[in-house]
Amino acid sequence: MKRIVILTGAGISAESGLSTFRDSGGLWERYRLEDLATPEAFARNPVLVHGFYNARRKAAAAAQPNAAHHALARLERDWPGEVTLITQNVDDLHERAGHRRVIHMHGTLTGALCAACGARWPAPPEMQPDAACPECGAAATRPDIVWFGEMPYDMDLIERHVGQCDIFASIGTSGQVYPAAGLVLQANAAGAHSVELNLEASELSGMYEERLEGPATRTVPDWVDGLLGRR
Ligand code: BV8
Repeated sequence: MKRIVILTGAGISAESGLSTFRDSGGLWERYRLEDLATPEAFARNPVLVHGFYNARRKAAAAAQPNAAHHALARLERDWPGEVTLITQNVDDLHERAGHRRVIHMHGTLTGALCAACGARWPAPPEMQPDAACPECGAAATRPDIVWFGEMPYDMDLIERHVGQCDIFASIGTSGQVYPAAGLVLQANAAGAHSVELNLEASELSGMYEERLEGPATRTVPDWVDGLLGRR
């Protein structure tokens, strides 16, 4: 049975009201990522960085999964072969739509990490820079998010699935951040059928055999129904 790998980005959560990064009005239009999403930024100004992630954690908790998140959870449940979902997103909308296995390559807003000892625990709604790590007591708590210049999580697992898949779909990503943006090249090299579901053309559109243009809440349910033979 065909193995499907899906990579999602901020675009899949846009219709749930969560900001994307590079669209008009996106986060990186309003802020400099160098001031908010790098280890240096955190070392320089932990209060500012915690404030940025506290606001996004609050927004994500208030948001609801949309029809695209639910369609992917349906695909995971009903597709007879393997479905591997990799997300660049740090929200938990896939999980709250009932998706069981989600690989968060850029970390999660619901996770906290100790920069001193590496301990992980569920993040409180508001993280404070001077909070002590529950394991080692150091005041070195940070969001469990992969910042620029840091190695994304689970890359070995991700590259193994991408290298063996029959269908590779990317949904709602501008294809500008590596190594996530490079995964379609690996999928094509593995002979997979590649499909891009995005609101508009992206940096990597030319790398995809198939493109479904439009809002994810329309294109993803259509694509899933087609795969499940329900269209
Ligand atoms: C690494 C967590 C090395 C934070 C993120 C200089 C110094 C250091 C590194 C680099 C450098 N130059 C380049 C790099 C590499 C860098 C990189 O790629 N930079 C880019 C900007 C050039 N990458 C890294 O640093 C990575 N790490 O390289 O480590 C290393 C190697 C070995 C050992 C140690 C280290 C780490 C990258 C991860 C950074 N963290 N996120 C946070 O979320 O706050 S990345 C950030 O961008 C977000 O996580 C986001 O997920 C990700 C990608 O953005 P998208 O999801 O694509 O969102 P975007 O807004 O861009 O696009 C949205 C799309 O949706 C659009 O196309 C739009 O049309 C579409 N859309 C909108 N609405 C809808 C829609 N589609 C459908 N329906 C809709 N309704």
